Amino acid sequence: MKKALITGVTGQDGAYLTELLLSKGYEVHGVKRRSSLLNTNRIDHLYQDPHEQKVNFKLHYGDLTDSTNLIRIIQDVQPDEIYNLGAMSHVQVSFEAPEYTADADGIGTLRILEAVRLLGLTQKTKIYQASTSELYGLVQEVPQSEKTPFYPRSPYAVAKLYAYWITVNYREAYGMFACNGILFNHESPLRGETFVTRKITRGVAKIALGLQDKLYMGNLDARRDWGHAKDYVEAMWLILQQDSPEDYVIATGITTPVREFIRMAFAIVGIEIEFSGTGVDEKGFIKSCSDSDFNGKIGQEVVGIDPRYFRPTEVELLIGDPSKSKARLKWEPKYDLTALVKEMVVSDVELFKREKLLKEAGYNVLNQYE
Ligand code: NDP
Ligand code: GDR
Repeated sequence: MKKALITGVTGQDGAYLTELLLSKGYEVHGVKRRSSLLNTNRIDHLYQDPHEQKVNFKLHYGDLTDSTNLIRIIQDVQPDEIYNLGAMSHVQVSFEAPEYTADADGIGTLRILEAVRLLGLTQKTKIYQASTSELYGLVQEVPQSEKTPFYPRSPYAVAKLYAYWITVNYREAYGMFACNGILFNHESPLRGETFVTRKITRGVAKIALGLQDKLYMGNLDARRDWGHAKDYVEAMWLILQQDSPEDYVIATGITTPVREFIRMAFAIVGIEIEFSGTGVDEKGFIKSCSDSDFNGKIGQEVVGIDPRYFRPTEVELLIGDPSKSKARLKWEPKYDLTALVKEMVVSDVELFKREKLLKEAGYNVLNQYE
């Protein structure tokens, strides 16, 4: 039975990857941070009582900013594969916490690599590093491939640039099986609430249920190559099953503006949106609606712009070239954007229907922070 260690196990990708590896018969170990509130919502359905006889999913307290616990966990687990998914992963927040981001996302990766080296596991343990399309930053060429030069545009991307190169360096210096997956944006109903797709699908669900009037957004012109996290964790696993360690772009090859994602999400709940204005003046209005409850709301402004959500330096256009991963990994995404948007909106509508019921019963559980 292979053993995998996942940092960032409580995050979106950690949850889907754990499911995938358990289904393949792995013993999975996850690193979770200590927090004052439980932070295991995304993996609670996979929980196994440690008192049972055969437990193949185990959690360890740890943090990427603490070498001592990383060394101890890696020594205890002796993993065949490490997936380093842990990170302060929010681009805008990285402008507010740049030093911590560098420590967790940049030096954290070094700590993992060095722990494997110090423990004499260089020939046993394969390492997957969660690299990102944010490395491309300011557009140099499109579509972006493994050969496209990097130009990071945020403290997050700069930290991930260090992580990318230290992974390459340990591979070349010590012959380690260490690989970068350069993943373009991938989303799901488990996506963090403040990333743009989930913020939109939550907002649309609340507006459709009459729990909120308006959604405030940042740059609607940004374009992203969005895929489904379920497809992307499969690529992570495939990268570590190859004969030689290499870096791969994982993307759909299709790019879509934020504005269009908003339009698609409203369409799922039967609301047609019309945009007018440009930049910070832009607004989205209800143009038509298939739901009789909304008939009085034609013309209502449901999308506004809040300059707070603009970034000091923006990544305007991402579109990946997945030719290498398709040819070598035989990787093919199963979801398209329409299916992804639908799954996310439907899931959030269900979530907020439950919260609406609780609210009507006198419990105020709606979280207003976006
Ligand atoms: P999430 O933000 O959903 O999850 C991040 C995970 O990292 C969480 O489990 C979080 O713990 C954990 N974490 C944060 N800081 C630390 C730390 N100091 N020590 C240990 N763990 C920590 O991210 P995703 O699942 O979306 O992404 C996974 C990885 O892939 C990240 O590295 C991200 O940067 C990268 N990536 C993501 C892409 C995407 O589109 N989703 C695209 C390309 C790369 P907690 O739950 O306690 O907060
Ligand atoms: P990104 O994702 O920065 O690409 O990083 P995010 O969803 O935060 O932003 C995508 C684009 O949407 C624009 N935008 C807004 N973004 C947010 N969060 N909130 C808004 O209100 C809003 N309005 C417009 C942004 O400016 C941006 O252009 C994600 C993370 O998962 C990273 O960890 C990962 O490395 C990359 O994807 C690939």
